[in-house]
Amino acid sequence: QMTASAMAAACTSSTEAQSAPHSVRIRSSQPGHVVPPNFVGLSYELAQLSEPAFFSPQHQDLIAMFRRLSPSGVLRVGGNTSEFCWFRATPATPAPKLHVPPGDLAQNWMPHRLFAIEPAAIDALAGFLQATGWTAIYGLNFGNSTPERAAAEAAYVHKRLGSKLAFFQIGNEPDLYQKASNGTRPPGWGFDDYVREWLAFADAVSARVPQARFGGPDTAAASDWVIRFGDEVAPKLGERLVALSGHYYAEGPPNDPRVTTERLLAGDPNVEQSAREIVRTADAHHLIYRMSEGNSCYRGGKPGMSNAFAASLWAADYLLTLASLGCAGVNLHGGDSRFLSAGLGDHNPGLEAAGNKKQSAPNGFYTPIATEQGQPAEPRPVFYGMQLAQHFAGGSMLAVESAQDPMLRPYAAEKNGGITVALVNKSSSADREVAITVERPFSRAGMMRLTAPALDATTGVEFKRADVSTDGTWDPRTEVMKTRTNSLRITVPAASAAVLFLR
Ligand code: BDP
Repeated sequence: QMTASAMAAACTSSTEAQSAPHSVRIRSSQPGHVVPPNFVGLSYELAQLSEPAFFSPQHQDLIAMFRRLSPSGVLRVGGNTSEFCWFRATPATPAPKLHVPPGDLAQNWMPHRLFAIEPAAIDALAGFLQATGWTAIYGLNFGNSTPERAAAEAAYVHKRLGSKLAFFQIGNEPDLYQKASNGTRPPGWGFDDYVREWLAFADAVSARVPQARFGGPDTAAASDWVIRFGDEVAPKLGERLVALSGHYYAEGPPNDPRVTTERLLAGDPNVEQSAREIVRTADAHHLIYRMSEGNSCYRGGKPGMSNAFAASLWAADYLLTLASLGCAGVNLHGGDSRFLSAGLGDHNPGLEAAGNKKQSAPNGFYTPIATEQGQPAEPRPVFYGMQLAQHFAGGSMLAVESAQDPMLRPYAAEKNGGITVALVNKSSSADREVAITVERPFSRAGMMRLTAPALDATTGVEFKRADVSTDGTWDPRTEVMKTRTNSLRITVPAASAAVLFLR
């Protein structure tokens, strides 16, 4: 076994061989955006509620996973299946008319079957939210529904969820209604039609539930729809509108050869640009902006990437980027594979007969929490990246100055009187030595590291404490060296991340 000093010597010689350390200066006197305590969230298909036992106070292992991620997160239920769910208020309530698009259903990723949601599922959801400490965003059907149906469902949801209901959404990804042809709107239908119909739904809900709050437009990709929605709908709704929302999938579809881990980790400049624009609009109308659904790759994710350690690093970096830009929260999508678009073939005899089984099990590669039938809920790699970002919830992001390096991503926040720093090294091969300087002295540091055997590892991901100092003595085995009263050096190995807690 190596002694501490031998190990320190080994570390020193390996870092000495490198060029000058990457400098990160934390402007602790320049607090930026506040990261709300409920920043971290999850998104699930609304069809998950067709099985009332899923989000229920009895689902103890799932409750434990939610609590492990955040004591106060946001669960959003919606997605493609929300356009196919209907509220069966009583056994006599008739099903809505299901629009089936013309043409080849095999080219179409919508479920094309209805899912009934019983009142018992809403009752169970209320208990689940009580048990987790989370709130919910509830997505109402806008595709195969009517304002009257939406109002009846909203009234029951509001009555049962009470203060656990953050807000309603109406419809999923309306900007794709034409392109993904869910078959519910005529050709040529566009943004103006959308706003008119959306307002009719919102007004019908408000007539039944005057306290109802709304977010939207929950678009797939079009940030211009988000901005137009804010500008046009906020003045009409007044305080009834509380959030702008939109989705983000970094890549897709999974069978496109351009969808790679390298491209995922290289980052996407559009994220920053569109978040800035949306936050500006949200601020102008006193709304929050929430990225209400997304993940590494649409259509259920790509195996070897979405279910691997690469997705942990992507999630940590992506969530902290949005936090630093003033986004109020992020809901990464997942859930039981049978309800995700990749798995719906298994659930849909019509599509199966048409030879469109889409992807065989196991599906839902991007899910943060695995809940396959009969198995206990367990964290998947993306979960650990979200856990890292959760350490910034409740803090205020700080300005960070560092050399331009797209693969080494530094973040800092003022939190609980200390400074939390995250360094995400997305490089697959280059270790980084980082010199961190803060504008004020610190004497203690705690540290956590996010590691795994390899970028494509689907098991062995760890996010755990690797403490630096408890009493001002610095342990060289952690590869952290205090260099001055207000600075330290840390090695962040290739494909890993570290969080430091300085005080
Ligand atoms: C989004 C949908 C969601 C799907 C997801 C996917 O809103 O329902 O599960 O794509 O394709 O566009 O993975």
